[in-house]
Amino acid sequence: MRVPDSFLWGGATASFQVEGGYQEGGRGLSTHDYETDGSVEEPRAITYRMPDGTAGRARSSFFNPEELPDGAVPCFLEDCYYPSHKAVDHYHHWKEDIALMAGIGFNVYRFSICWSRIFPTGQEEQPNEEGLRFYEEMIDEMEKHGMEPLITIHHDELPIYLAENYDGWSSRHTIDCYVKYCEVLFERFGKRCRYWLTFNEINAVRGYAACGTHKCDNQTHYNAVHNMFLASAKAVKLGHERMPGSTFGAMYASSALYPATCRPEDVFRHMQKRRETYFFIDVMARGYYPSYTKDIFNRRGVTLKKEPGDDQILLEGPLDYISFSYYRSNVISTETVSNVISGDPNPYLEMTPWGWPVDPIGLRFVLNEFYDRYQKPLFIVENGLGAMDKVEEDGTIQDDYRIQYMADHLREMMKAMNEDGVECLGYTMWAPMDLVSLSTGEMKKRYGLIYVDMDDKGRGTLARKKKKSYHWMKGVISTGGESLWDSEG
Ligand code: BGP
Repeated sequence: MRVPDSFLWGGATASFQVEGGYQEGGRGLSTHDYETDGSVEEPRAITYRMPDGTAGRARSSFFNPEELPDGAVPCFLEDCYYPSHKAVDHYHHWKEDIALMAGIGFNVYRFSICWSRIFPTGQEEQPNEEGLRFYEEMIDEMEKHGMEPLITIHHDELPIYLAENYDGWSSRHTIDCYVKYCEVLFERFGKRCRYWLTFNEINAVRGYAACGTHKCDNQTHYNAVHNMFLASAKAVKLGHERMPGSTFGAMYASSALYPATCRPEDVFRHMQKRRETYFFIDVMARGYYPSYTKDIFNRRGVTLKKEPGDDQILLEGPLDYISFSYYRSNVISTETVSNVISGDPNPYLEMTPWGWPVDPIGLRFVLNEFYDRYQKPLFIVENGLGAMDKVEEDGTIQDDYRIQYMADHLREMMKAMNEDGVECLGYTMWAPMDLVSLSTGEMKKRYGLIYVDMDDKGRGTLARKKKKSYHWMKGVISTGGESLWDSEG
């Protein structure tokens, strides 16, 4: 079994998890800059100061954030570590990182652009040339190595100025700023980039770090998301006009959802839960709110602030392809207290040390579900294993568990393509090199094929080193996936 020659193999990162250089190149501050490190036990936090000078922390875990109290202004506290400031210093290591990726045989690199590098406050008249040049040089370098860019325009962060002055995505002003930002990116990179993602994990974003909203209640959340839908549709329309042949997706955090039992109540709850997450991509892919929106908004007490003309905007900018992350599956029952990526335990599956169930067949399941549902090409833009790696005395990193995880998932992807008839454009694994974890802010939750010598507090030489999985992945790509079916896999 092989993938087609046109298949895109690559890696994916997000700016605040890799770049660092947070005060360099004219970059403005971004919402993630105020997020501390954390762990499973101690969630990350947005640090702030109240008008009376007292300091505070609001839990900022991605899927379940806390609101900032009225009057709170994000600030840096001396005793806190903020991973995005340095991240893994891709800002100074990008040449080396790209060369290493090319060594694996990647022909695509998915990265996100940091909005505040291009527009430091989000609303300048002119973009920051130094920021544009940074990404341009990266793309030049990628092209030298035969790699094309897959650009995420908005990966869970926005200029702090828009968050503080407009409550981020609560405001329609942010839509205008986003469209202007897109215009600049299209103008500069349009001829060199075929695949764009308007937003990352649209069904998982909530709260300050990802949406710039100070509140997290359902009303605020769905209004913010509605504004993101409009922004995405406008970007798609504009992109098609300005860049003939360009294609747009928006990234969806997928997990295969299974009903806990065949008890009709569990099965029905499972259907509702699926719709609660599909909702986001349904709107963006089809260009209109689905009929079941009524049920979701009723149960969640939401009245959407729609304006005349909004429906038309959505209709004019549906996505061209469906892109998603896949790490795990979830079990749903009437008792499940779950957000998009958590559910009841599944006794049939092993879990990672971070409690994520490992389920390769679930990937084949979601590929089929998406293709049935949308009949549009698919693109897996994140999949990988967060694990603790050990550098052996001889300097090697024997990450057989990562090889196993990826091999099992890739085989299921190939079955979906070859046996089930699913059209899948590519696979960008998370992540080419170790980077800061989004959910916990840790470095020890490593995803890379390339090891980065740095610990949870940013200490280390930042030296890059190839893991065993690096060489393995190179073999997979060079055989178009055929090597996955050899006895050694
Ligand atoms: C996705 C995000 C990424 C990424 C990944 C792994 O939700 O798009 O930014 O980090 O998940 O999650 P984590 O870093 O929490 O292990």
